[in-house]
Amino acid sequence: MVVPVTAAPDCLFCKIVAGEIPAEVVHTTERTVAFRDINPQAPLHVLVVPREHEPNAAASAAADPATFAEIATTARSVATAEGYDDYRLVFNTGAGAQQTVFHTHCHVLAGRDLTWPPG
Ligand code: D5M
Repeated sequence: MVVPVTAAPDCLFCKIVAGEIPAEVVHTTERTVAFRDINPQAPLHVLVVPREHEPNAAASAAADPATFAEIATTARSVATAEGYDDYRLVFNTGAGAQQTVFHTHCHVLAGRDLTWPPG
């Protein structure tokens, strides 16, 4: 398991990764932690976060492409484990895109009709 070197002191998701704040963790990998969203928007709503702190998906992809790829494979593992072949991955990136927690996270959503445009 990677011990984060970039943990940010006041970051909620860094604290979940460190086990300092409780969360319903459903899957972990070397570089990622997956836990249920506190305000689920679908029957399956899990957040996959990198252990290393970066503020958003673009920063994570630039800093560590291997970790960014592992977020996607972790998301697939989570969906498959809960019986879903079809699922949606969302990275809100920036406040204007409704990002509210500035530690990279991938929403994994499944289990209802997912409409497009997103809804
Ligand atoms: O999504 C941030 C998401 O983080 C939002 O769907 C709620 C979720 N959240 C906030 N606090 C917690 C805790 N403590 N546990 C689990 N989930 C949490 P964004 O894309 O930034 O809007």
